[in-house]
Amino acid sequence: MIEFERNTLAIVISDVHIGNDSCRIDEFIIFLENIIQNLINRNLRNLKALIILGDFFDLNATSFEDLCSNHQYFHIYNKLNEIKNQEIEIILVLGNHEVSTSLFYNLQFSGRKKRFLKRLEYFSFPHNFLNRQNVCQYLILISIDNNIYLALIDSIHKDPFAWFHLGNGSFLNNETYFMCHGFQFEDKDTHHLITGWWDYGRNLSEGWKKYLSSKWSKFKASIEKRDNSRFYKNIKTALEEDNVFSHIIFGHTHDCEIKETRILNTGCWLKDSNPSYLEIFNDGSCELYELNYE
Ligand SMILES: [Mn+2]
Repeated sequence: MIEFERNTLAIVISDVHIGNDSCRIDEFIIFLENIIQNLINRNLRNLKALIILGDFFDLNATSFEDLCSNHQYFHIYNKLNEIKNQEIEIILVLGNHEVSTSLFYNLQFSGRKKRFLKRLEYFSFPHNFLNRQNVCQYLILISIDNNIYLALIDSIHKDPFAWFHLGNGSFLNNETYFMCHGFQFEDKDTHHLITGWWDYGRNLSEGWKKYLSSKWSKFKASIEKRDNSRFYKNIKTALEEDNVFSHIIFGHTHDCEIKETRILNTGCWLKDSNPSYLEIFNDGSCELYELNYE
C-alpha cells in the first residue's frame, strides 16, 4: 500500500486513458483505494484536491456510450465519487483525447467542454464528480493573503471561472503552480498536423477506434521513442517569459520525468509505462513518484 505524506495538499495524475485497451485499470483502481485508505486512517488528513491532468478518458479508443456503460470503468467512477464525498475536490483538466484542440482552442474550449459534458450526460454517466465547475483547461494553485486557492480557467483570454478555497495559513511559501494537459506546449505545426487526425479519429465508430488503437500500439513499438526535445523547449520559454509560476505540471507525452526540478511530467497509466503520480505539499514543494508493478 502507498503511504502518502501527511502534509500532502494535492495529488496530481494524468493520462489514465480509460477506454484504451492498454489502460492499467486494475492498478488505477488500487491506487484510488490507497487514497481512500489513507484518508480513512487520517494519513492524508490535509488532502484537499485530486487533480487529473487530462486524457483521463480516451475517446480516440472508445465511445461516450462505452465510457458510460462499461461496468469495468464503474469501479473507477465509484472510487472517485467516494473520494469526492470525503470533501476532496476532484478537478479534471481536459486533454486532446477528450476534446478537439484544433484551431483556436482557447476561444473554443468552453463550447467544447460544454458539449463533452452534455455527451456524458446524454449517456447517463454516473458523474457526481464531474460538472462544469470542476472541468477546465488550465489550473493555477496559488496562495493569496494567507489563503490557498485553485483557480480554474477555460481560456487564456479569460479570468478564472472558479476559485476553490483549499485552506488558510501561510502555506505554499509563495510557490505558484501552473497545470495543464500539455498539448498546449506542442509546436504549432506538430499540433495542427496531429490534431486534425485526432479529431477525425474521435468521430470513427467504436469498432474502428478499437482496431486502430491496437494497430497504433504495435506501430509505436516498432518505431523509435518520440523525441520531445522541442516540446520541452516550449515549456522553458513559457516559464521564462511569464515568470509568475514556480512550477509547471503537465502530462500528455507520457514520460514521467523531472525537467529542471520545476518542470514536471506526471506520466501515464498505460501498460508500456510505469504508473506515476505527483504529490504537492503544504509547504509548496512537490515530489514525483513512479510505481513499479513488474
Ligand atoms: Mn494527450
